[in-house]
Amino acid sequence: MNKPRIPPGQRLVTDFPVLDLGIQPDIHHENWQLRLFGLVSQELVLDWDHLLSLPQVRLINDFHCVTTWSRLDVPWEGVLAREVVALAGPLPEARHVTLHSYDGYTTNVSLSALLDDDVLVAHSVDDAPLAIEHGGPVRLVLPKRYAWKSAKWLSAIEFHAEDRPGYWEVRGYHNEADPWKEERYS
Ligand SMILES: Nc1nc2c(c(=O)[nH]1)N[C@H]1C(S)=C(S)[C@@H](COP(=O)(O)O)O[C@H]1N2
Ligand SMILES: [Mo]
Repeated sequence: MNKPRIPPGQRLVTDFPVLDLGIQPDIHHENWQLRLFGLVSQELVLDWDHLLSLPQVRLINDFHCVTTWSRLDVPWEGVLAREVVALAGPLPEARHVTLHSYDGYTTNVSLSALLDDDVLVAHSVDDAPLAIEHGGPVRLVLPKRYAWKSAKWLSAIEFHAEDRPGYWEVRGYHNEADPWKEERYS
């Protein structure tokens, strides 16, 4: 049986709504850096040229926001999160990550979810560089979770042993955020 395309309680949109805390950081590819730190064998700071030197992929997937809009077939480009993570080499104790953003936002996910084969450190969408309102120059895209886990203006990935709820997770959003299970609020 084919799975429906729209998860329960969601509606299709054809535009691309913008949702964030209303703080647009002054970050461009010239001053963007991604720091990998915490329980890793090699802490490191990656810049724009380094990101572009890694294998580039284009992935098409669906984007589901907990406020009930879904956009289907969004074409993203970037580097697989697992490629970026491999550069730092998480220690065996590292089970969870915090994604940090330049606007002060954070969100948490298990390391295994971050290493899924559809998770991107993205710099382009719709065949154009990511606009600042959509998290440019670089954001995370985690298609199997509600969109609040897809951190815009990504600044750091922190690895730790225990789970640490992020901005919305401490405010009552569900820790797992699987749209197919309607894990909206906890
Ligand atoms: N840094 C940061 N990332 C963020 C947010 C935010 O406020 N700050 N909002 C999240 C929420 S709630 C959603 S729905 C998506 C929206 O992404 P979009 O604005 O590109 O549609 O970004 C997520 N990533
Ligand atoms: Mo959201």
